[in-house]
Amino acid sequence: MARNLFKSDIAPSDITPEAVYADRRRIMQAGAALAVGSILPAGLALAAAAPGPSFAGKPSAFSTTETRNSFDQITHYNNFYEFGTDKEDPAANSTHFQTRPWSVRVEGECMKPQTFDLDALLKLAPLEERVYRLRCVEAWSMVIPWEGFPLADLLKVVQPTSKAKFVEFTSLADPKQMPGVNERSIDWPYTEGLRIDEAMHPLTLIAVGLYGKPLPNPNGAPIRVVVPWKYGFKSAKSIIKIRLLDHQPATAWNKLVPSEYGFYSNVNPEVDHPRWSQASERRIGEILRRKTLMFNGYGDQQVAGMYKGMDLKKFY
Ligand SMILES: Nc1nc2c(c(=O)[nH]1)N[C@H]1C(S)=C(S)[C@@H](COP(=O)(O)O)O[C@H]1N2
Ligand SMILES: [Mo]
Repeated sequence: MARNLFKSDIAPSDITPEAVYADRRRIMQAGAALAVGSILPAGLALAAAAPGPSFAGKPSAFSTTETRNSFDQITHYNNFYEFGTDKEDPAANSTHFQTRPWSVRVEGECMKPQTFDLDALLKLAPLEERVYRLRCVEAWSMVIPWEGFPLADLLKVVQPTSKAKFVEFTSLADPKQMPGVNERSIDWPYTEGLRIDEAMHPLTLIAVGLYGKPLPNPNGAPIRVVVPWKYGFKSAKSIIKIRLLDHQPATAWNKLVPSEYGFYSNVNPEVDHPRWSQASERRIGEILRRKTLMFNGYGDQQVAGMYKGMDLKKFY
């Protein structure tokens, strides 16, 4: 039963068409901008309206200009098996999830292992807004405006040693708060990993928010990883530990079904999943399928070069 948890996306859209949301949002934003702009400089008006830490990061050159999925879509169509295996389960079951206090332990092959509390992490680097495509291994995708900073900025603080060749991420697994952890779907806790060059790559993000707000619970509050050229399952949610290692770590999906989920899991339209094609995908909110892009379209941003000479059919 556990072996067939991931399914390909075949059903046509069951979700409100994005166009409706997008248009409504655009009109509302235009209205708000006009109203504010006529009285105060935008910065002043925003500061007055939003006390506490701001999660609206600086726009990034790494962002796609494609139409964003709506906040509603991004927070109600999720894979977060700790809260259940249906797409609506994370939103329904995570409303009381406690994400404060929270800390992340960073240890292993580094000179300065330490535990960061959330506030320290939020001050570590200026937030950027990165609008990334997210391609799930189930052959659907979304466009999500993350707020975060490069994982490299965090790793540099602990000073990896020359023995640090891989990084392992561990998600929280709290059976009291996370009903899915009481089911034997995955060998909890959820763990994932990257090679050190992938982890240090400027596209690899620590996300702490989206759409200018703190990270919603269904998306991995309060802190998760985002690796945009890999299938979504590489991007571990609600992380509590990061370990620098001299060896390749075991990963949750690879342990469960090694023939279907490898360590690398780069988005690759030429390497099919054993049970379905990866050549195309359905953007949530759209009817027609899109062609899937090699490395999810991030290949020329110094991503393809990391795999030069590697057989990507073997290292899937
Ligand atoms: N801890 C944990 N992280 C996880 C998952 C999970 O079940 N548990 N699901 C993964 C999968 S399969 C995908 S596609 C993305 C989905 O992220 P999103 O819900 O924010 O779009 O999260 C990934 N990270
Ligand atoms: Mo996924």
